[in-house]
Amino acid sequence: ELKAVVFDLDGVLADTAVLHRAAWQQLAAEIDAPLDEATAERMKGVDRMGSLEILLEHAPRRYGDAEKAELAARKNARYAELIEHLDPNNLLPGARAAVESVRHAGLKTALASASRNAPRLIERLGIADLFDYVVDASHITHSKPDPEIYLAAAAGLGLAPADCLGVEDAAAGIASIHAAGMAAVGIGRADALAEADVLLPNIAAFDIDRIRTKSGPPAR
Ligand code: G16
Ligand code: MG
Repeated sequence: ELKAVVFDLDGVLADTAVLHRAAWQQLAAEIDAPLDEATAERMKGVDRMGSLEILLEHAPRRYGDAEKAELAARKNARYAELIEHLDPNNLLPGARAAVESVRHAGLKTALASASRNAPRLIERLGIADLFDYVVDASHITHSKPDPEIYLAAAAGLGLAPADCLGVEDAAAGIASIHAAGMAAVGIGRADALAEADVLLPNIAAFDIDRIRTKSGPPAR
């Protein structure tokens, strides 16, 4: 029985994916690492160091651990600066309504963002009060596609994963949801999200009543 919906943040509720991309793009240029569309897509939903490792696959030289830490910190300083300019207008259209509709339907809500900046982000976006539980990304050791973050969300809500539905914009996130034993709603394009159980073009198309009646309880 569906009892909760667990939302990803970047790319689902807020268009911060473009800000992550911009910050990575600047770093990529500084270290002469090419960052094409396919590589950028793979970095989505993956934690900071994991994203850096993907970027460095095409770097012209190898980096040691201390250097990697510096590169990641440099990217994050820029990203942190960018999100200070955000306000509730930077929520994607329909994002607040989607989360509220879940609450009105009597279900619980959680946020499962791999971002260590998520607490600050939801404060800037004015949505911190909409979630029964927010996974603290700093307590997660295995990045999406590992199930850890979605399992932590279900545990935080006090629910079985099978009673939860996950909503994601990245392939790594869909894989994480499925590995946790939840059904997955994909937000975005079919080519990137082929594994999703339900595919929607954007969060504005999210209709909890439709999902409940059409697909019933999570099939997995
Ligand atoms: C987000 C983004 C990823 C980013 C990650 C870590 O995950 O999609 O691109 O690398 O957070 O962010 P930070 O460097 O701020 O800790 P999600 O799960 O919200 O999509
Ligand atoms: Mg995402």
